[in-house]
Amino acid sequence: MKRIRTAILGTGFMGRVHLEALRRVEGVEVVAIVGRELASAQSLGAGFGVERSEADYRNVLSDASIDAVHICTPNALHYPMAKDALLAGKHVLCEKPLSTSVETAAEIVRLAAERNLRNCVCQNLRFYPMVQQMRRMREDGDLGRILIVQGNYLQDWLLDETAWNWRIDSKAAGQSRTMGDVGTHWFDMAEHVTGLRVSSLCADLQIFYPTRTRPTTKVETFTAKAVTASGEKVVVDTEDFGSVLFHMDGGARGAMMASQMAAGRKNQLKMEIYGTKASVSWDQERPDELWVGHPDSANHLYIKDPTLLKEQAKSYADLPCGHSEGYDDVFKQIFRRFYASIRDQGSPVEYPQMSDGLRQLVLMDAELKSHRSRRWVDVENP
Ligand code: SOE
Repeated sequence: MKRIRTAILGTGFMGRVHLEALRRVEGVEVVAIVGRELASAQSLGAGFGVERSEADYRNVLSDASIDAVHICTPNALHYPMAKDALLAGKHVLCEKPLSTSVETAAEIVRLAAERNLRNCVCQNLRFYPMVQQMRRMREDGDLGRILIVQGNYLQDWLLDETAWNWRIDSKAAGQSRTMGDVGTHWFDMAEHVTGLRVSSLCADLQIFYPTRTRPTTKVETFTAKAVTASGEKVVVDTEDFGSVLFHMDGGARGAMMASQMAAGRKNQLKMEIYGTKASVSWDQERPDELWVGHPDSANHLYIKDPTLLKEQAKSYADLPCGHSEGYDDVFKQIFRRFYASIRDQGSPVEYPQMSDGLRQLVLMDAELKSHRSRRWVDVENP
């Protein structure tokens, strides 16, 4: 099998997660790591035998022997890096959100299509086995007509007033933080699993701490709690909380909320879908479990067991029952499909593409517009 050569741009939380997951994908070799500080790229690469480190990503893009790149940098860098990578003929896998505006996201979608390059936005949470089970149950009609979609995405790593992360800074993250960072995961999953589109929404966003302290030292994602109070006090212009009422195609109704200041919730994406025949409930903090509700018979709690999964959901579980598959595994699943589509240009695309990332920017834009105008906003559907 010819090994596909790839590079990782970014050495933070996601850079490491991508690197570790790529080592579990057949026929792919990480040949370079790019970090704003060369030392961080060197230290990350050294531990994994990646010899080449660069401080300038363009050095990687000019290397014709590199087939693809992963963009794992702060959101504001996604667009320029993805555009340059596509122009250099690289297949691109970009972390979510795809960009910080609908316009720039639409431009890279167009560019990828014009150049017929494989392109993926890392809405990886779709790839938990039990999420795919929910999707396949809906596709088989097991839930009936979808009536209600509800849930949340709650974390608490930014609860402390001294907590800091680049996501708080709109110049690095874009105008929306919580909805852009985890709300995108939730709505991507809601539309992916239900097969329905959000047609209109009413959003309410809130900033709980109007100022925070930007530390003088670099802070990694999820290590915010350890930050001391020393540093520069800055005005916060990205939301700590978002709640959204929404309509979906076919008359379905929904509600969700997201926050990174929900004490005790560590990474809880909760998705509940209620249909005319049955309902399902899934919690990212208990990923191997799927609750199935029945109106006229006993409810069930399934524990991930490939022998009990729908045929089309089986390929998302690599391990037998009793062997849990979690956060790291979903990166392996999405990367496996991305690289299979590079290896075989005729193979089907079974992962979220940049057009799905653009969709999330459209929803985020509508949330900001609704919040600012305090009214319902229609969502244009492609
Ligand atoms: C922080 O909220 C974060 O790392 C997100 O950026 C990821 O996309 C999510 O998977 C886990 O939490």
